[in-house]
Amino acid sequence: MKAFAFFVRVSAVAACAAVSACASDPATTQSAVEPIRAPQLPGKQANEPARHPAMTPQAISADAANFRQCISSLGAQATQRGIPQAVYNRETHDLDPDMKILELMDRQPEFAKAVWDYIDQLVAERRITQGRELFAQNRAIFQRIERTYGIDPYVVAAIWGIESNFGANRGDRDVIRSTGTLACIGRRQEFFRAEFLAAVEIVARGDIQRERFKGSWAGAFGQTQFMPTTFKRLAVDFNGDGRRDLVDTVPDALASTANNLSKNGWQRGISWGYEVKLPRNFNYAQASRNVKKSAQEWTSLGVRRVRNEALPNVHGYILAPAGARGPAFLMTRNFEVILRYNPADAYALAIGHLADRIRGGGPFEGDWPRGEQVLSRAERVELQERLSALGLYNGAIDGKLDEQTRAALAAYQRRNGFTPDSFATASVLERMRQER
Ligand SMILES: [Ca+2]
Repeated sequence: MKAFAFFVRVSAVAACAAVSACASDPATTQSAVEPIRAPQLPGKQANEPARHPAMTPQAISADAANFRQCISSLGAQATQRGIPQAVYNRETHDLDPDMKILELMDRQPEFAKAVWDYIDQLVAERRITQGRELFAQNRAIFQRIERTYGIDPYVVAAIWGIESNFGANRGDRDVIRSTGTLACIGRRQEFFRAEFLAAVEIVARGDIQRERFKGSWAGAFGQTQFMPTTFKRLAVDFNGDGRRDLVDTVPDALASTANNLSKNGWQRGISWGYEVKLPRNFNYAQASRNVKKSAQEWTSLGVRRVRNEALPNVHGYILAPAGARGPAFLMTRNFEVILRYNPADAYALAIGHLADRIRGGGPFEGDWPRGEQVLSRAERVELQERLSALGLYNGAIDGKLDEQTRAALAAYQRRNGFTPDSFATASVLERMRQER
């Protein structure tokens, strides 16, 4: 549903533009700090080359010159959706493109953000405190949501807190204008046409008034930053007034978020994940979303839950977002449900952790390797080039820390006395630079 921003963004329901695998690919996240939300743009990768052919100045100018015609040509599709022509004209006749959005769309963070900085920012003390207060104030609603949808209500509260700072930062761009801009200009036009038409539908149906219909530059809006098409599929009227108002009606927004998690396969009664300690000889190739085992199997490999607590009988994978020197987690299917909100490990980890903190839990047991620097995109490219020159890697030189790159890095680490955990840091790159 949504997106979020790693470097800056966040959105649960929107699209995460920013977010990606945080530690390995911190590209995308934003957070409530600056509601950018690149939400769920299914295609946007942090490492995507900046100059897509549809994103050159010439292409953008040509699309912009054609903007009015493009918007009116979409009127026929609006009619097919049951939007009266007069309503479509009323909502779009004076639309002009918001060109600032095109800049935001391909903005590349200069520096990568470490997962611990990301978590610190999103799970800040003041947000925890405010979350506890708001949870108490809205207890009856949260209880009813839990009964209705079977979702951990603290996770819903955490999404609310991170997506919009509990409703305070919902974004201030007109959603129809933003999605209309992206529907007619730039490299995601097809994706945003559906968002734009869904946005017009929302206003046409009277769920949200146009003047209240503001959101992030990518069109994520409301208390939990839904994209318009997500709204269409999953928004609910929880206070029974006949409107699905995710902007000004907190129960509607929270219940819609719970409905979203539920429809994405949330499993009642288990956590998003459990912090664990890995044995000294742990094979970090097994810390992968592709390697799922039962708690019993992980236990037999020496994995233990922290604080000597018992591991519930769950099935999942190990995430060690900062390698051998950071905390590790056994992630359940519910973590993957949160990832569908915004596909960045750091984002989903922040949601899960904030939920636990609002519930009354403490910080992680494991420490982060805060002295380490994570690699920028340019440095990740250099890392691949150097691994390639050493004969350890023959994949794409694209700055993406995928499985093949991680395996090559582990081979290098093993050969050079580092723990082979595939955590790409400045110190391992520095070591490579000294090779001749
Ligand atoms: Ca309502």
